[in-house]
Amino acid sequence: MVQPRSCPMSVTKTNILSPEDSYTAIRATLEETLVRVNRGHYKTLSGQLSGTYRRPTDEVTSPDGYQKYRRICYKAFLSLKTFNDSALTCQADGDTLAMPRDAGIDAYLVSLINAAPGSDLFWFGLHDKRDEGQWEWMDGTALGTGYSRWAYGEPSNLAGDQHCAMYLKQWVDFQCERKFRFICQVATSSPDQNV
Ligand SMILES: [Ca+2]
Repeated sequence: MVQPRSCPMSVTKTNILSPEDSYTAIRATLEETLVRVNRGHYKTLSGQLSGTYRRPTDEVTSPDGYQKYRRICYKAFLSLKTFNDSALTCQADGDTLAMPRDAGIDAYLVSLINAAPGSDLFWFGLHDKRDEGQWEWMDGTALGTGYSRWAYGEPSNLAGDQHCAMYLKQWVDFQCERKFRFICQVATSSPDQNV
């Protein structure tokens, strides 16, 4: 059985520790371990250590807002980026733009969009940049006759220049260079196991 992993954590700039603080953090961790190992001597040990270290004031890591649905973590980013830059941002977090391959994921992503204040226009990981009309997910698999939720008349490829998919209530194709919010995904393990 695959053990579920939690959603990704990130280190924020304000939490980067100086060498001195790193040393302090490592020492604190070691000391906590020692305390656990020496439970019988806890009071003595903590008394000995109490004057010798301080805990770092900042948390070293913090959840960066991904939420898990089935085996994949998703996050709605509120910054405005082109389709490509959105995908790069997702890549930096370890994966790619969200791929709503079925109604369950699609509804989950809509719930993330609805929970976000402001604009509900969000890129997701579907495009026909390589071959007009041949829509494919970010991993190269074809949309084909699989699940989709295009708005009426979409994809329209208006002016021959709409090759990236976004949420606008339903799905529409739009100019990839325009800047919108976007949704990333980070897979935690095989989506086919223990769903
Ligand atoms: Ca369109």
